[in-house]
Amino acid sequence: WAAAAFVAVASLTVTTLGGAQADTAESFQSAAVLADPPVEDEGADCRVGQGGSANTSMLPDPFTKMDGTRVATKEDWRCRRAEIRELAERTVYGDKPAKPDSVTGTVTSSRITVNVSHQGRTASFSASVQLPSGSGPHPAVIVYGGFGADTATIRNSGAAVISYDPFAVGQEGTGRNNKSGAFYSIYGAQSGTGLLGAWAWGVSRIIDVLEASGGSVLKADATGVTGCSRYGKGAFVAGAFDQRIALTMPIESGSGGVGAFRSIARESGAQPLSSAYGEQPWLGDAFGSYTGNPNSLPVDTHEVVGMIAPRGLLIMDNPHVEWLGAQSGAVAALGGAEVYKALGAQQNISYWSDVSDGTHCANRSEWRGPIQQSIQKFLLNTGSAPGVFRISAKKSASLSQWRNWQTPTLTDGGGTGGTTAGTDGGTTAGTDGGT
Ligand code: MCU
Repeated sequence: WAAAAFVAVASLTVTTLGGAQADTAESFQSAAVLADPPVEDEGADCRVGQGGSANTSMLPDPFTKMDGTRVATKEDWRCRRAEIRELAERTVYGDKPAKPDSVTGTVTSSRITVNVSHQGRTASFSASVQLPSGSGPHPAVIVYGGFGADTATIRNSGAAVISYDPFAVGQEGTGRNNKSGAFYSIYGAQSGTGLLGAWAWGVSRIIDVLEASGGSVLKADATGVTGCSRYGKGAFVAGAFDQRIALTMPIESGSGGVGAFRSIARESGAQPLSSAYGEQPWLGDAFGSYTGNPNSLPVDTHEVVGMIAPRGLLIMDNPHVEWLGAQSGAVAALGGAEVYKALGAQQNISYWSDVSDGTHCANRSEWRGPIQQSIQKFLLNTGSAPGVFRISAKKSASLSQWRNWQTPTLTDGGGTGGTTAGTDGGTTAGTDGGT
C-alpha cells in the first residue's frame, strides 16, 4: 500500500506538470523520473525462461513474450525487456554482470577514478573530465575514445565530457581466449563477453562512482553516452544495458552496432557479420554460431533499440560508405521506434543519416542541432527532443518489408501506473492514480 500511495502522488504530479496538453512522451518520461531514481536494470527481478532459436527472415516481434503471449501494458514491457536483454546477452553480446561487490572512486573537475573489487579480484581505470562553462553540478556525456566526437558541441550544450578509454576495460587485438582489460581482470580472460559488453560494464561502473560521489561536480542522474564507429557500437550497447543512461547517441556504428543483423546480411557492401565478429572480439563468443544464419537469432538489434526506450536516443549514420550498412541502421531504428510508439514516447527516438560529407566520423554540421537539442532535453530537461527520422535517400528503408507483427498501444495498467488506463486510450496518465 505504501507503494500504491507513492504511485498515486507521482501520477497526480504528472497531471499537474503536464496539464491536459501534455504529449505522451512527456507524461511517460516525467512519470519515470518522478516515480523512482533510475537503476541499471529495472527488470533484474524478472524471471526469464530458456527461449529458443528463431527461424525467420523478418525482424522478430518485440512484443511477443517467450511464453507466446503479447505485451499489453507498460508493466508487461518491463519484463519483456528483461527477456530481450537476456536473449541479447546469450546470443549476441555475452553476459554483462550486475554491479560488482565493491565499486569505489573519486570525481573531480578533471578526472574520475574507478576501483572495482569482486570475489577477490580487483581492477581500476580512470577517465578525464572537461566541464562546460557555468556553475555545476553538470550533466555529463561519456565519450568513447577520441573518434569523431564533437566534444565542443557537447560542452556548448551545457554538459561535461567524460573521455572514456574503452581499451582500458577491454583491449582490442587479443584472441577470444586471452581477452584483457579491467573487465577481464575481474571476470576472466576467457569470459565469453565481447568487448562491447565489457565496455558497457565500464560505463556502468563510472555511473556507480558518479552516484556514490553525491553529485557535487557531476550529476549522477543525467548521463549520456556517445562514440563513433567501433565506439558507436559501444555507445549503443552501453545505452541499451544501463537504464540510468538518459541519452544514447551512437554514430556510424555499422555492423555489430545499430544495424539489424538480418538486414546487414542482405545489404550490399555492408561489413559482413563474420567480419564484424572476426575483426575484433567486439561481439560475444556465442555470436559465432549466428554469423552465417542470422535468421535463427532470437533477437535482432531493433529490440536492442527497444531496450533503450523510452529514454533519449539519437542514432546517426553515414549513408556514403557502404561498409557502414546505413540501410540496416535505418531498419533497426524504424523497428525499434515501434517500441517507443507503444510506450507513448515516439518523440524520444531520432534517426539521422541525411548528411552530405561522406568522411567516416566527420564532425558534421547537420548533427550539431539535434545533438544540442537532445542534450538539453534529456540531460538538462529544457526544450524538446528532435523527434525526427531523416533517412538518406541513398540508404532508404521501409519497415513493412521487415515485419509481420503490429504495434500494440500499451496501457498504464498493471502496477507501475494507475490500475486502469487513461480514458483517452493511453495518451495521458491514468486518472485513478492507482487507487
Ligand atoms: C564501423 O566501425 C568499424 C568497422 O566495423 C571496422 O570494420 C573498421 O575497421 O573500423 C570501423 C571503425 O571503428 O573505424 C574507426
